[in-house]
Amino acid sequence: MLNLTSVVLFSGVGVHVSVGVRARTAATASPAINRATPEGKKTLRKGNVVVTGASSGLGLATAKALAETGKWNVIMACRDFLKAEKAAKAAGMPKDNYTVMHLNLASLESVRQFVKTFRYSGMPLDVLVCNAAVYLPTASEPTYTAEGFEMSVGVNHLGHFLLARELLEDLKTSDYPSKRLIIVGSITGNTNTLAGNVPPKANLGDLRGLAGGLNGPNGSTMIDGGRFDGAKAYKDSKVCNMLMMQEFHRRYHEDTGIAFASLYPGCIATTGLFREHIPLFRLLFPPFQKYITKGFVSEDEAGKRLAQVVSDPSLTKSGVYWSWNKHSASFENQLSEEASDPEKARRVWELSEKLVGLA
Ligand code: LMG
Ligand code: NDP
Ligand code: PMR
Repeated sequence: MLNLTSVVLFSGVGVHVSVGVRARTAATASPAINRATPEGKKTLRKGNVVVTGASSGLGLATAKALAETGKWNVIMACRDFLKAEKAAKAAGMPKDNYTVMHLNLASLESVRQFVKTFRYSGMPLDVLVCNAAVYLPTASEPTYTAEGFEMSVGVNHLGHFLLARELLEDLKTSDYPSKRLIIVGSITGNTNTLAGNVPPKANLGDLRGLAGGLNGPNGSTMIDGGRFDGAKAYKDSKVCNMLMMQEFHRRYHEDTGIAFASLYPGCIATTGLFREHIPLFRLLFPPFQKYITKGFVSEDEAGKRLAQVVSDPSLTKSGVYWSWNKHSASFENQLSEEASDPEKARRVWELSEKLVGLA
């Protein structure tokens, strides 16, 4: 392993962090499948997987599960560089198997900078996991990303949309045999489930708020043009995530062979996602999910599930929303009517392209 390059990363909020990005000669110089062993056996080089929001919760557990196999170099794309580095160490991740890079999804400039930094490292990209998210259920007023989009949809959907569109080019050029682009979804955005019927329900309406840029006093901050509601904005953002996975599939799967997938990993009731919720909720939510809905999964188990979607040879089907049954076996789940509407997917794609400067 060589320390070839040292680059300066610029954070979206103006903090400058200097880090060494370890360029992996093995990853850049050799083909994905190598036939050069003495026995003439085929060997596969280490895969490079970018995981956004890998500094806690599901992202960290997934990064750990992948790093521990020794088959992956996990690029932990995080807004808080030091937190990610500490979390990786505390989780005992082998340090040759991960690289931390700065990414703040609340700034499109930071997304573009991340793409540049990643390319500069010389690593091929084999799998992208769009995992990071914010959930702001108690906010009475909206907050905004650097470009002025309501925060939940801005980070969870628009930031990831630009990232995925840019990195699709890198995925295309990788020679890895099983390339994947995964966008984490959720049950709560799917109104064909009980959990998806707990108010406020996801609903993108006619997309008039998205068309208006989700920004503020005269326009609406909500995709459907309604009044700001943090819990609804999160669920709407998850619908966008699931719609975009399918739209990627329709537009690019056949030509590129990349597998596009989404998933509901189970209710990981202990993660940082609920940090903004009231203390009583944070106290009661885990036992409620464990003993009443029985939908609870540990961070470890959820991380193994997402790691399967990244690397399991049996989960290569594209356009699928994966879920797991009570025996922890994966299955192709059904999305709600709205979350599987191809016309809505196309319109969300086109409006989002305009907002992130791709069209
Ligand atoms: C909102 O409140 C918050 O206002 C918002 O800020 C945000 O947090 C949002 O979704 C997130 O939630 C939702 C609130 C109102 O729900 C509650 O949290 C109230 C809890 C009351 C407890 C009820 C009794 C449960 C007993 C458990 C006791 C243990 C305590 C655990 C508490 C932890 C809390 C999680 O929601 C309501 O209005 C209440 C009614 C919700 C019922 C929804 C179910 C409707 C089902 C409709 C059927 C649809 C059929 C679909 C088909 C499905 C097929 C499978
Ligand atoms: P966590 O809050 O633990 O993790 C979210 C991650 O996203 C953190 O690493 C956080 O960084 C990062 N993040 C937040 N904002 C930004 C930003 N602006 N730029 C870059 N990174 C950011 O929550 P979970 O692990 O629970 O959530 C992970 C995914 O799982 C989400 O997509 C969520 O929707 C999904 N999910 C979660 C479920 C659950 O029950 N918990 C159920 C279904 C789906 P930092 O550490 O700096 O805060
Ligand atoms: Mg929900 C029946 C099963 C079930 C499941 C699997 C979840 C998952 N929830 C279920 C049921 C219920 N929840 C019921 C019956 C209620 C009313 C008491 C309920 C309430 C509830 C609240 C208030 N649930 C919540 C909240 C949240 O704030 C969480 C949320 O909506 O975040 C957007 C949440 C969740 N429930 C889940 C899951 C997975 C979440 C959170 C994470 C997410 O969707 O990403």
